Amino acid sequence: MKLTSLSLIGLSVLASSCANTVNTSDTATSLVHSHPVVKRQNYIEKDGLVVIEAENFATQVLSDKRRWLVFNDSDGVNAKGVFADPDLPHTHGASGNSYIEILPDNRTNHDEELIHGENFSPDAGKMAVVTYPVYFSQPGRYIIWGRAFSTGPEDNGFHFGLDGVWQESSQRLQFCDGKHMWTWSSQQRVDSNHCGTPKTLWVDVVEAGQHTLMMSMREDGAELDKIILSNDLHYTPSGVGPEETLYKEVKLAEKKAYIDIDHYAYILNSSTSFDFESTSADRYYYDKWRGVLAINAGNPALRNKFISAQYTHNKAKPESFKMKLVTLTELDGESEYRVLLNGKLLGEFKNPETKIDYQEAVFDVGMVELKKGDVITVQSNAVTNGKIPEGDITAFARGRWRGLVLQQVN
Ligand SMILES: [Ca+2]
Ligand SMILES: [Ca+2]
Ligand SMILES: [Ca+2]
Ligand SMILES: [Ca+2]
Repeated sequence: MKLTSLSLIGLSVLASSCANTVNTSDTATSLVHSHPVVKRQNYIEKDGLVVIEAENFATQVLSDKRRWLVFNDSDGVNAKGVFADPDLPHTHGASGNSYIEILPDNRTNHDEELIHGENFSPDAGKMAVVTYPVYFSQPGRYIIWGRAFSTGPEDNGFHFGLDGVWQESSQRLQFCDGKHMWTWSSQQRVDSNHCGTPKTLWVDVVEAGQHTLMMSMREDGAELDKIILSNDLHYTPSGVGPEETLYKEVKLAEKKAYIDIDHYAYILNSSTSFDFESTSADRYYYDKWRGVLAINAGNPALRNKFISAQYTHNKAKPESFKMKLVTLTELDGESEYRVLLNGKLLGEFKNPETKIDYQEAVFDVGMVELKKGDVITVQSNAVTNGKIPEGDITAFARGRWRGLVLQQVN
């Protein structure tokens, strides 16, 4: 993600101090160091594996003295930063050409003073806590793997935790081998073995569901590229590791009916709220392809006459509504519609001419007050406009309508 003007807005301190020189390259570098552009992601466990780019953390807190900063090659961070930092960026070889480093780093070797709560945090969860949301479908024990770049003895430790708990089993991920290169480790530092042994760092996921993985500072200057959780004891990552296991959203179903209706109290579907079968032989059929009532104009006896369907209101409390009739336009003709309340005509409507078959048309019936037992009748007719030849005659529109919409008055 490129540095955008949006990310500049949040930079009150730097933006004010650099207000006159905001477009210089030095300033751009400073901005990236100080206020990284973070891609927030939702992770899932997939076949027992969770793969996370460390730089895609969701939140960071307790970061007043030390802070995880995102280094990103595409943002051109290749100069020494504005914070104490003895080593150059290591984006080359990092997964996604990006990683996080905890800065400032003012303890590079044993000769520099060790200050608890500043350049060293022996207790997990006390400094620079970042989080990653993960959905697990399989509970169980997950080995924690980290991919880090260490250049000395005082930049090679990390703490992990889950759901607000920094359990002993996930503290002190340690990197001894593989200095000056991106290296995977799952080794827990213990008093009896400072380098630890492989696959000794883990979290227990007690229940399937949404969880929060946490990572916090142990030593300043530490750099983390990627995190893997695996429930397979035989698994060992190599290279940059697999791709991130991200939750990918699929497209939601868009509405196909009542398209122009954006609010309503009740929808009275023609086919489900109305009685259309118990009337005489002159009755509607259900056009299941379009989900509407229609008149079988193939039967000459049903052409050019009004067919009816009834709805009986059954709500105890009388209430006023704005009423709308939703019909379908047709190429073959402009059907007419009537809406009646207890036999009294409320409105008459005619479909407009159309170039597209079966588009919804919405007619305003007006205000109605409905009480229990009221009967609403909708009528329509099958007509031809003489434009579409069909055999010896022209095709008939079928008086299709989708339903009535009742909207709250206020
Ligand atoms: Ca550095
Ligand atoms: Ca350090
Ligand atoms: Ca470093
Ligand atoms: Ca990375």
